[in-house]
Amino acid sequence: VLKAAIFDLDGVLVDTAQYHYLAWRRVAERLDIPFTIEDNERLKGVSRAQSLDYLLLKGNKAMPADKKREWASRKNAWYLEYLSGLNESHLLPGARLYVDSLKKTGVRIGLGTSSRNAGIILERLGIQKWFDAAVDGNMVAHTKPDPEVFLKCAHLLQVQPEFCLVLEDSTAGIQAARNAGMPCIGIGDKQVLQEADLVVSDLQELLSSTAYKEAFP
Ligand code: G16
Ligand code: MG
Repeated sequence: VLKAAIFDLDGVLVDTAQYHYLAWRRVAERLDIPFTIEDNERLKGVSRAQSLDYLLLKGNKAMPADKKREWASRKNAWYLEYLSGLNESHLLPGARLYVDSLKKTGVRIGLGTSSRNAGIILERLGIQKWFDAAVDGNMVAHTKPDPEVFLKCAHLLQVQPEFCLVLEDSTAGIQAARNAGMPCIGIGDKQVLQEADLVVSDLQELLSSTAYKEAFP
């Protein structure tokens, strides 16, 4: 039985993954590093610092720590620019309805995101009150695929990992759920998110999925 659902933020509840993508693409362009959609998939769910490390490795560029901090904060400034127009219309299809339906059946709601900007996003959308527990990138030492963010959330929710369902749009996040011993639903492309127990294109589709109802009655 399902006792808790732990949601990733960017790309699952809120349409912000596109803004991360645009900001990283700008970084890659300025650093003259080729940046593909596959590269972008590798950055999803991964911390800002590690994402930059990935890009630099791909571009075969060495960079001292202070320069790295500069580029990471430049990326974040661009990201925050994109976020400035964020409002309720950026909630992804089915997000509110699915969370409401879980709450009605007594399932506890958690947030497990790598983002250090989660506070701003939740506030902007007025959805802080959705969560019984929230863990973000400011509260963990290890980024996804490390299970820390999900295990910490489960601990706060006081629910055993095997009774927590994770909802994720990234490969790193699905691996993190696996590493935490939690079942996981992928939100996005079936080809990309193969390691999930079930993949749907969004939470709207999940609400009417018979496979979901059978797996998590
Ligand atoms: C998100 C995004 C990642 C981003 C990371 C850190 O994770 O998917 O692309 O690099 O957070 O975000 P920030 O730079 O805002 O701290 P999640 O776990 O919410 O998908
Ligand atoms: Mg995500």
